Amino acid sequence: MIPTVETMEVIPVAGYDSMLLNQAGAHQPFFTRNVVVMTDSDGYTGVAEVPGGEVITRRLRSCIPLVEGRPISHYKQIVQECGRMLSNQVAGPVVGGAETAHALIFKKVTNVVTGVETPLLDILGKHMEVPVAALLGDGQVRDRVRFLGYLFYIGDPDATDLPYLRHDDDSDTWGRSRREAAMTPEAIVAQAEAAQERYGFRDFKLKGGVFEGEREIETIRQLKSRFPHARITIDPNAAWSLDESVRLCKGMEGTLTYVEDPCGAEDRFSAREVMAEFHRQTGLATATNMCDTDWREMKAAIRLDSVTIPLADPHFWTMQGCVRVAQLCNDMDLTWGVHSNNHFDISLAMVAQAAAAAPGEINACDTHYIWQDGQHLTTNPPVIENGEVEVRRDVPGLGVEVDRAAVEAAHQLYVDNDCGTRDDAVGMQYLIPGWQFDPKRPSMVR
Ligand code: GKR
Ligand code: MG
Repeated sequence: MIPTVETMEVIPVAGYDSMLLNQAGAHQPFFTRNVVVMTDSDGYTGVAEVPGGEVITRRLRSCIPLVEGRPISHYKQIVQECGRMLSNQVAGPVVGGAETAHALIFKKVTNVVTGVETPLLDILGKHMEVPVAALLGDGQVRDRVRFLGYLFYIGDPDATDLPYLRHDDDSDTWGRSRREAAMTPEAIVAQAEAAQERYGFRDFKLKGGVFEGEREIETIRQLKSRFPHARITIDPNAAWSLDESVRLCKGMEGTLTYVEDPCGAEDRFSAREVMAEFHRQTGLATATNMCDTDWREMKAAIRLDSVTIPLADPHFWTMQGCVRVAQLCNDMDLTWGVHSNNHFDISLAMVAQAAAAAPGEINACDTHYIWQDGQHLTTNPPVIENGEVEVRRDVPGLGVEVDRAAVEAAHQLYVDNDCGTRDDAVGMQYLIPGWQFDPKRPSMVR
């Protein structure tokens, strides 16, 4: 008798964050996610963690009637039906008609599909006694997945009256320093040292788009001189113009291993055309989570030779979809990587499983987990050691067990703080009164 899915719960949760700076402003004290928990008639549980926000919560809940009561063997059919139902939900004219609004709406559909797909894969893996990686693509191809140390400039939480977390983990330099201001190249190097000491990273990424490009490139130079063997990248989220990107990065091979979204759409040219020009003029490898984010954009990016490292986050491409991207990269001389946003340990497990099924040479995966480490939603969170997470072949499913009490507490945090959708402008306005987002300027340059 094939087990059926008995329940699908959708639980919006929140966790604490530091005042991390980026091109869109400053992270607020809380970040949000949606957790999905399914149980089946044999007593197995499957979980997923996807981006937060009420739209995604609502859309996930609209999938429940298509999931509950169905045999787990129908998993592909269930995922297909949810995808179709969601696409119909969002079909029709978008208010304002902007292309980006359309793209966002469809991306939120993929987030939801991932939230249905992953717990089903988790449950199937448990029944078949194989890790989720064994069910993706051509199956598991690696036992250890490399992650990078994601470094951020940090605003001074004392400059605000917001409830940023302090002293939640004073056990080492990383635990202490991740909650304090870091605004100089020296402070970023110290941050990298602390992260490396705790997690053993061999790769670093600096979130740029905060200060003038020269100051950020100086930070990169200092990082490289402190960690000469590290692979290092910078991601200003397209805050620089093409000319500025080329001026800042040309000649940086050997220091910058690749550059993530240095520039975006400009004048008459699309982001993919501008990135192609950057790649051609500098010879540097290019990564993106901004202009090659679905199959249609992928086709254009490949034709133009804009992107050598598509960052295919499973939360945005689905678990199966991001492995399809990895397979394509392996066949087409591209190298696969993963984008991230703030997340808990369930997402870390999801990324590790997807990357364990990604064939060929891949880049260290992005993760924000080091900023959240200690706030767990599972009883056995994955551990980053020597810059890697192990994906054991003898541990079935996602390899994590949901901690119901922790999920309930994170949900309470969400409710108590009235957490809605992320808005990085709010925190930023404490640093620069009246601050407004400008996609073409670093956030501290006003
Ligand atoms: O957490 O501030 C952040 C990042 O800027 C995030 O929002 C991006 O989506 O990490 C992401 C990126 O690589 O662009
Ligand atoms: Mg990025």
